[in-house]
Amino acid sequence: MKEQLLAIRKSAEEKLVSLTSLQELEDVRVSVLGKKGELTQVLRQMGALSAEERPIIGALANEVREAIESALSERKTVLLAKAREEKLAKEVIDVTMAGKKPEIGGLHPITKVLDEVKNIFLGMGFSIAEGPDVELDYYNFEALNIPKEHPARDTQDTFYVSDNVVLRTQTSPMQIRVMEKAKPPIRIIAPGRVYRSDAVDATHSPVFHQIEGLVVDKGITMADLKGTLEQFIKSLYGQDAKIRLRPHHFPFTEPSAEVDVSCFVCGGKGCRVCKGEGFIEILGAGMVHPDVLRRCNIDPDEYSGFAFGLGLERIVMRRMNIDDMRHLYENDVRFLKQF
Ligand code: 2U9
Repeated sequence: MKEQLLAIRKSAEEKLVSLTSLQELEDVRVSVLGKKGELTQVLRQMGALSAEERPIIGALANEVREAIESALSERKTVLLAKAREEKLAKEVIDVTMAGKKPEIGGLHPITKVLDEVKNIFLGMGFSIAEGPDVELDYYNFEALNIPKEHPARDTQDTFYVSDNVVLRTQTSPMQIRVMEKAKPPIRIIAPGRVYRSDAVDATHSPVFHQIEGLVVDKGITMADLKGTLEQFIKSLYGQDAKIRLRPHHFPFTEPSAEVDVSCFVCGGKGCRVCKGEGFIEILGAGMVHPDVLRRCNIDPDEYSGFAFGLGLERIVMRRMNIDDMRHLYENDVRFLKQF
């Protein structure tokens, strides 16, 4: 039996030297020390030994077991270290390799100019009012002195969802909604998308952006209108910019005016950009019509107000020297990258 035990140890130690994986190591452990393992089989025969032999063989068996266990554990440590090294070598990252450069986006030119205009008016104490693109005919037309048969329905032809529901042609319905709810003083701008049934060309789009403003309080006059717009234009185009008001007609304001700004190319002398005029039309404005105020339960004998409106695309196109409005909607990155 002694020889058997020593042979088991020798064979186990030899196997341990040649094996290369943790799985093989486990196989060796089971085949030697497991329930049906070589050593266990030998120990089962101990009962047949004499009383003198038993303690001697028992001690040797323990010695052999301990020797094999410690050899297994040693070998396991070596194999684990080897496996770890191999894993690290396989997963190594070359930190010097060139990476993928992420494309950094930017704000759309319309958003940029819109933010600029918003900030100017916020700085003058205005709040921003935003509302639905799909509007009741009443808010878009009737409340603004444009009844069903009014000729302005032609120039502001829109998309009808139903007889009484339209895509708004201006952001003015928002101001009506504010006036119905809030008591003066009111100082708001209403920016947003508006819709008209226009054919697409270099200067027209069925969807575009407007910013309208409204101020209502006691004692508001045309002088407040002019002063506010002058301040706005100087903030947008520089302190040298001048404005000029020309009489005009809008159904919702009385009196009404078109507002020109001195040409930002020639400064007013006359050039190709302003077609020799020295001025360029930039917005429309006027004193809110008393009937419009009355419809919102604001007494025109107590309160007065001014309103103005501008088309954002035209400002963006002049500012960024863009000659065709369609570029602004096509989202061609080669175009957008320039701004
Ligand atoms: C209320 C009362 C009056 C808003 C105004 C204009 C003049 C104007 C155009 C400029 C070019 C629209 O973008 S555009 O096509 N707008 O000329 N808008 S006064 O007047 C209002 C608004 C709301 C309750």
